[in-house]
Amino acid sequence: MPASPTSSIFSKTSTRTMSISSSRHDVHQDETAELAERGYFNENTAPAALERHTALARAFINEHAAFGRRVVLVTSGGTTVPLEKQTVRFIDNFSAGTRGATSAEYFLEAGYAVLFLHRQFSLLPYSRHYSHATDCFLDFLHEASDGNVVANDQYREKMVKVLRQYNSAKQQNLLLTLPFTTINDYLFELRVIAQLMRPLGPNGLLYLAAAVSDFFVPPERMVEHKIQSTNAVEKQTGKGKDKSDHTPGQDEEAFDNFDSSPEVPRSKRLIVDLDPVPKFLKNLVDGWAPEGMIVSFKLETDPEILVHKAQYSLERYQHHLVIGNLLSTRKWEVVFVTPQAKNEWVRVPRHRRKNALDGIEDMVGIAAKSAEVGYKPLEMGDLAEG
Ligand code: PAZ
Repeated sequence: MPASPTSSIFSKTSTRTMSISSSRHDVHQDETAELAERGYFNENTAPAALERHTALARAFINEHAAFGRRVVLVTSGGTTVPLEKQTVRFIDNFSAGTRGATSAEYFLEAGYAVLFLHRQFSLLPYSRHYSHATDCFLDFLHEASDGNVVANDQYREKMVKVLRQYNSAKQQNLLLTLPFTTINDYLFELRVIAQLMRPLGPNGLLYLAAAVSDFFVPPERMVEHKIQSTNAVEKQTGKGKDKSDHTPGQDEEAFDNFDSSPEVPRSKRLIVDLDPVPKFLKNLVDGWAPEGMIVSFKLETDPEILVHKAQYSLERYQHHLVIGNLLSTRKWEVVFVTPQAKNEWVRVPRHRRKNALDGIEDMVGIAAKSAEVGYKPLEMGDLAEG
């Protein structure tokens, strides 16, 4: 049975002492967070899979809690922002789920049971080694003379290793994968799973690596059907025409999308009006899983603001660790921002950056191990580039 996580830098009390305050400002913030939560979860519809996923997550957590095993929730991949209720179009982001899937493997190796909340069809622990477009699994196999399919010699060792790890996790029921697609699915699932993890106390770790959209279309502004690029149907049938919205002269002619003029009239443009997604990290830290260990990620593209934003997030939400990364270098370097150590860069040495996957494995391994045993500057120093 794995040992309890050490408190070290992840000790809740050390961060909590800073947050215990009865100032009016804090009370106001708490009320605002509660209102935002109630508003969001009342006004938006729970995903169809939520009940089933809740039952699976509950059984998984209870099973491992009974053994005193640590459980980590790893969130992974991007969230979509649908533009229509019957969704044809949506906004997405870059995340393939590499960080999350890789981290999950390290957590399994470290003795955790892993609840893997991931964007549907993004990378999964273990299978990620063979499912990427540049690493098609068929390239690793050949047909032997007896008609059996076997692994090519040069890949066999690694394949056997990955296969054994995968089977071991499966046999011990250590990995539960739950998919989401939209930002709304993600928020509902995150809330329910975090709440289910609450009884685990510090044996529950939340490792929030998903790339979560900051903006969305609220339900009251989302159209039911596919957004049209011409008003031909509207002209013929009158369907979809909002009389109160009629501007004389504006839509008298059916338009098409082949407008050669760079000055496209407003009536022909698709103008997307997004609201900010409420920030629920405060609710998660204070209400959903107040005793859990919470690691969040911060992604930026501007190096000038990354550390500042990560520190701001840590101070504002009072959790245990923010791992900051830049889009362009996320596979090679991250910065750990903690209440105690402030910030510490972890880098994969340059000579090991040739292979992107190896690079990230090394680095995320350290991140995951740090989450397990506490922050170890020496170990990180070993990896840091000179
Ligand atoms: O999925 P991936 O490996 O391509 O990218 C990982 C990441 C950059 C999404 C992750 O490390 C991260 O920073 N997640 C949080 C992003 C954010 O919402 O700020």
